[in-house]
Amino acid sequence: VYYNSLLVLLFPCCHSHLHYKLFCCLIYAESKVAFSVGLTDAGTIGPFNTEITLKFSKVFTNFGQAYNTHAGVFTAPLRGVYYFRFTGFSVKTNHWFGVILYHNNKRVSWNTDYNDDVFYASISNGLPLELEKGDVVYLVLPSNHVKYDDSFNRTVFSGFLIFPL
Ligand SMILES: [Ca+2]
Repeated sequence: VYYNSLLVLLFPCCHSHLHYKLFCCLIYAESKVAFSVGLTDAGTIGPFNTEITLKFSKVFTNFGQAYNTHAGVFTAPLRGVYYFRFTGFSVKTNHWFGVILYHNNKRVSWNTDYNDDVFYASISNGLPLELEKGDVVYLVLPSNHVKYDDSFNRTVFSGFLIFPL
């Protein structure tokens, strides 16, 4: 009874029909999507002469298993608005560093800087994106750029579902 009341509270459409209830339960279960991952403990990655997809290997959270560490790709399990955030870090002076955020094959934002500081430099960005079910989002290291991470988790990528559509 408590569960039903909760369901009606969360989803007013749920009170009338069993199918609605099942549908809403499904949406509710699917909507638990949140991930946060760190790049590596191995130090500097790059520079390479082509773009590469960054495979974040350190998993902090991965509700819904939507982030695939082997491919380095987040896949939307349902249509909705998602929020993504990322940071980038460099210890390599006189080198470009940073990432490109991709939505499917489209570049969404280019986030780079030239490390002309004495030691460290960093970038960060975050934005909501409207995704269809099955759309992918990932971070790419541009050619001739570097990126750095270590056990302090200086380079992280995270995202979560704000609301389904
Ligand atoms: Ca700079």
